[in-house]
Amino acid sequence: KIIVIGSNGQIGTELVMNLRAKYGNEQVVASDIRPTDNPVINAGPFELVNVLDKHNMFHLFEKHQPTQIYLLAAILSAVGEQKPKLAWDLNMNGLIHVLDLAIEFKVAKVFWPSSIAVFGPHSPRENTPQFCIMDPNSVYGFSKLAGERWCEYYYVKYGLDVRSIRYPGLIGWRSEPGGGTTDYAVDIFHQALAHGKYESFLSADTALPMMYMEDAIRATIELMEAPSYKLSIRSSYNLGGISFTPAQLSAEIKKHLPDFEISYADFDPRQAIADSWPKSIDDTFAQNDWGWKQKFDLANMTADMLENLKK
Ligand code: VAH
Repeated sequence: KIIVIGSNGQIGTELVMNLRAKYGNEQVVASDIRPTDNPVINAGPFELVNVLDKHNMFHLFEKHQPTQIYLLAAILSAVGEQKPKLAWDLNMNGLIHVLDLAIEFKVAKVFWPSSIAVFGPHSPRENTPQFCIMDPNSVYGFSKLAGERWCEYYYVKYGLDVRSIRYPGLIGWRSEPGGGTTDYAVDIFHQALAHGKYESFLSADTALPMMYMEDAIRATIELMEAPSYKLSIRSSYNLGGISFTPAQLSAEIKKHLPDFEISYADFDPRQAIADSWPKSIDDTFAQNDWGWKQKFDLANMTADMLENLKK
């Protein structure tokens, strides 16, 4: 059995769909802190879970005897700044509970998402390498950096096969993002179609690494299927994605919706978070270790998003 913890979130929803298509509905247990009416999630087994409740998690593992765990439950960057202690507690202790239970139940593989948020103001801003100075100044960012250290520690010390990706900002049409700084790049599509305009909370020239959800999910499954001996990184793999600014995304949308207008908010706390992150990422290690090859660029991502959201 595979258990996806945090199944109702932006990544979790798509992971559950793809893993069930691959392994069968009954083999993939979706789980989250509250139920959902999303038919994608309710197409197969669902369990309520609270990652901060170790007993609750123990019974989930005991009942389903998982061979793989995907832990997606987390508090993201923007909400993390509003609730710093909860973000640290949930992001850190949720991970440690899963790592401990994975050892206890001899889980074969664990996936845990990191983020480009692990980089900070003194990290190189362009083509940020796999190894460099990392001084993240968001609670979310340093909880992900510490989480990477825990993942590598459990691999080295206990041989736990835990694998991770530093996701860029993710853009998809099947699920909503929750509380991130990159969420503008999803919202803009909904607003463009519904109202023909969008007010961006990030400035026009804020370049960030982004990735289409199809690529992100495929990368996740390809990493999890790669032979263990090929993986030289047990903290978390850089993944490059597509770097663009709100202005560039707006121009691409206007190719499809000529009347679309973007405007920019005067101030938003998420700007400071975005300004501390890289503009672009180098993912040579993912390419060399497990043959990562990205498929979507800004043009075909925009076309695919609009086509699917119009339906
Ligand atoms: C966030 N979507 O904005 C997440 C992600 C790189 C960004 O970690 O917090």
